[in-house]
Amino acid sequence: MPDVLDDTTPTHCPYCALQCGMNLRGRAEAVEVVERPDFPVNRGALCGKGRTAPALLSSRVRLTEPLVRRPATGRLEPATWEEALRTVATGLSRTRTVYGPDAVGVFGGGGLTNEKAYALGKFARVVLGTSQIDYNGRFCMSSAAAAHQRAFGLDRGLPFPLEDIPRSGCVILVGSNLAETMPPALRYLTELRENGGTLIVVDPRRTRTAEQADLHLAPRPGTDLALALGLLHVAVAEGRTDEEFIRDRTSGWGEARAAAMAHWPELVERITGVGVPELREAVRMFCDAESAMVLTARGPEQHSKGTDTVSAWINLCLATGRAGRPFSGYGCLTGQGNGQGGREHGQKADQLPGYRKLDDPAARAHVAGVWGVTPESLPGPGRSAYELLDALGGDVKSLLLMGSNPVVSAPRAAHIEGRIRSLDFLAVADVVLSETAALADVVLPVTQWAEETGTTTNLEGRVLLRQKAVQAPPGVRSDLEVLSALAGLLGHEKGFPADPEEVFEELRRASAGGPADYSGITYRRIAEEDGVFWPCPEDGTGARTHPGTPRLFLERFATPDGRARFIAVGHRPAAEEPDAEYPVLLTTGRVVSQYQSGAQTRRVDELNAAAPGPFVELHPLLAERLGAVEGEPLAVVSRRGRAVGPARITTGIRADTVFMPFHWPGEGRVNSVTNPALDPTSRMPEFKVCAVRVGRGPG
Ligand SMILES: Nc1nc2c(c(=O)[nH]1)N[C@H]1C(S)=C(S)[C@@H](COP(=O)(O)OP(=O)(O)OC[C@H]3O[C@@H](n4cnc5c(=O)[nH]c(N)nc54)[C@H](O)[C@@H]3O)O[C@H]1N2
Ligand SMILES: Nc1nc2c(c(=O)[nH]1)N[C@H]1C(S)=C(S)[C@@H](COP(=O)(O)OP(=O)(O)OC[C@H]3O[C@@H](n4cnc5c(=O)[nH]c(N)nc54)[C@H](O)[C@@H]3O)O[C@H]1N2
Ligand code: SF4
Ligand SMILES: [Mo]
Repeated sequence: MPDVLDDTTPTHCPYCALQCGMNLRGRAEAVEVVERPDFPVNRGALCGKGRTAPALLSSRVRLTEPLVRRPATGRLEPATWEEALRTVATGLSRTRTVYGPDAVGVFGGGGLTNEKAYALGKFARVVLGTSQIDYNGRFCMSSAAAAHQRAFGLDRGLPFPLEDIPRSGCVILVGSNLAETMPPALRYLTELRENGGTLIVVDPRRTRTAEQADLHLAPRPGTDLALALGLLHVAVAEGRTDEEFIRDRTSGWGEARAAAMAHWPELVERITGVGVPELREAVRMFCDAESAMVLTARGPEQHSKGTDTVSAWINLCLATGRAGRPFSGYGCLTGQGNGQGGREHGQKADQLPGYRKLDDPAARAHVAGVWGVTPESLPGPGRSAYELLDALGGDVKSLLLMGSNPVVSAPRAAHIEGRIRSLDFLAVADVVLSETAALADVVLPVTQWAEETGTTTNLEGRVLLRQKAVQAPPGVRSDLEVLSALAGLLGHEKGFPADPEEVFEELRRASAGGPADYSGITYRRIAEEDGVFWPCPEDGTGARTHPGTPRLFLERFATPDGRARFIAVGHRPAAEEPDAEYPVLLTTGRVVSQYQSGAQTRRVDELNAAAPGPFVELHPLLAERLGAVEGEPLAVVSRRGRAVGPARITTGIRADTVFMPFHWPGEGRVNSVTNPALDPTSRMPEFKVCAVRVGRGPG
């Protein structure tokens, strides 16, 4: 039974990367969310998910005791913590003994706090000694992260705070449905327009966000790369480039320019379906403004060419001098609650804390020193998320999963579900019995956001403190307690504290001197300062006086020579293009009232009532061709599988494309259909485009 510790506790929402501030008040089963108007990011506003988040704290469907699968019945049945933890330790160590450390996999999540992500990465490398760790953030921002790295030498979602958006002259928002995915942030776009700035939205659908735009470009899914190159072509042809900026602050323009000049507007119109006059209008709006931004989200990023696509949008910013200057620049809107911090502290296959690289000898030596191990004992980089899931039951025999529900959210999900079922041993820590937890040998019930303290890093790079506000039910433990106990059972009594602040203090030291330097940040500072932006190094004397860095790159970029790098990229088609058998394009995404795999939000009555199930959005012209009727079932079928949902007919989508949200399991699971083709650099799957045929009825 949750029991409030204090009258009102300031904390943050458990869901998306906006990390809205809120106050929690009340006691027992009546924990109530109260506005926190003084917190700058959302200024008191919340979406329905944040407002109803306490419902899951006292819900009957949350897990309150460990479950162990009994050989006699084959069923998950209640067990003591002692038995459950012992079973996990035995399961993982047996695999390690028989097959070696790399046969044990670990899968994390971008919703985990910095402390959990850090402890999970350390647990994998130090206790299990495995290289086989990755996380769901690979499915989220990895393409933008890779493009950030290669252009700017640093990856932080937004290089400026959200409050800079209304002060810009023009924003191009590419494949973000902010009005549904971060509703309180829509206000920044409204203010931009009230201040005389212009908004361009690029989305194959006329979303609630696109409805706010001065100009809506609706490209064919999978063609943003050509679109961005076409805009750059027009900017060059019309003399809108900033030669001084290119000369003083960038490198590589010659090759990037040549690549863009191969994408003349008429060709781009043919590829994208966006007309030449609209291309010219977009360039005019972007270049006439004194300052301008490009912000991308999953629409252009979740493709087998997501990294190159983001690079093309960055090239447009650099060529027109719209980067490294006030109220200008490229930014990526990250996704999960700790989508940013979750990729900085070591749960990614190739990473060590502080956004260090696992294959960098100096980074290995530094982190090994903090961990009290030898650099040689640290494993090398492992596989990316999809490749790791695809290897389950192959050379990876056991898996520890924390903070993801891949049975619903992974591409080609029926295949991945089969891989998970073929594991020798699966342990899942979760707050509810997700579709993936239901397949586990052991399920560990963990505390929720309001029952534990920890830090998250929001889409602006602002490190925030989520404070414990209520007591957890007696049968649950925190993820940190779980990792601490498992480490102890596996022979590491020291080095895995369960206290979050203790973990954070170690994380600070591990991150010191790295790209994402948190060493000057303390829990106290965060609470007093509405969050602290990294990098925030400790100064030479060990003092914590560095103000943090809300705005990056104003003087120099984070590359060795301080210059931003153009990357020469050319358009290429999607991994799967429509043909006679699969003539329609499928794209996927979100609705406002459900979150991700729906494991949490499908268990909140109010949200479920608002968004009870999947649907197939399609244009009246396509509906007529198929004989589809509003509300009647349509089957969407690809080479990988099928998903069924009622037709939702709207003129707000291209006639060659259907859209399905991905929040549901079972026959409405759109990930049964999606294509796991991976981006060669980021290893991002192609969630946002594949070829399908659409038919009436469930068959
Ligand atoms: N309600 C809600 N909010 C969320 C989440 C949630 O599950 N539910 N999840 C959070 C997370 S983890 C994330 S990553 C963010 C995601 O936030 P968004 O990126 O805003 O969400 P999506 O709906 O996946 O995709 C955005 C838009 O991309 C468009 N799109 C599809 N294909 C293409 C294409 O080829 N090109 C372009 N330009 N656009 C395309 C879709 O039509 C859609 O409107 O949301 C966060 N917030
Ligand atoms: N078709 C399609 N598929 C997609 C996408 C898309 O746009 N289209 N988007 C992709 C993206 S961007 C993302 S981010 C992924 C997300 O997909 P998932 O990785 O499945 O994300 P969630 O549904 O948030 O799963 C989190 C799980 O962890 C549990 N959980 C929450 N907090 C904690 C915690 O603190 N500790 C522990 N141990 N468990 C916790 C939740 O109950 C839930 O079961 O989906 C990807 N899949
Ligand atoms: S916008 Fe995101 S952080 Fe804010 S209340 Fe909604 S889900 Fe929570
Ligand atoms: Mo995401």
